[in-house]
Amino acid sequence: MSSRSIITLGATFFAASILAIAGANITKTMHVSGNCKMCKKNIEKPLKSLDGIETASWDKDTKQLTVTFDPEQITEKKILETVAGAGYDSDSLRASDEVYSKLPKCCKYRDGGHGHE
Ligand SMILES: [Cu+2]
Repeated sequence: MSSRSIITLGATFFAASILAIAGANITKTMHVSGNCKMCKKNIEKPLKSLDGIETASWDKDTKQLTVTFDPEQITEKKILETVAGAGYDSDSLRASDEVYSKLPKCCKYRDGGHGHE
């Protein structure tokens, strides 16, 4: 192998490692209120359609939303805004009453769990 191709190879590895750092996804867990399987769908679906989100998973038992995303493409704030836009409260952002009122009865988490008839 010539010294030139060794340099080229070295430069390629260097560039690849920079790209790997720049494109690194991070995983964050946040508390999001909700009740049921339908909430899970309502919370995850709009997130998964966003650019920069690799995975989004909400657990109805722990109320924890775990999102893996590319911080170059999307911010945590935008994620929480999307969750609030779907009608769900997180620790730092509350959904508007208007959006919340449109949630199905089973998803009304604010009045102590399942909706009253
Ligand atoms: Cu629900």
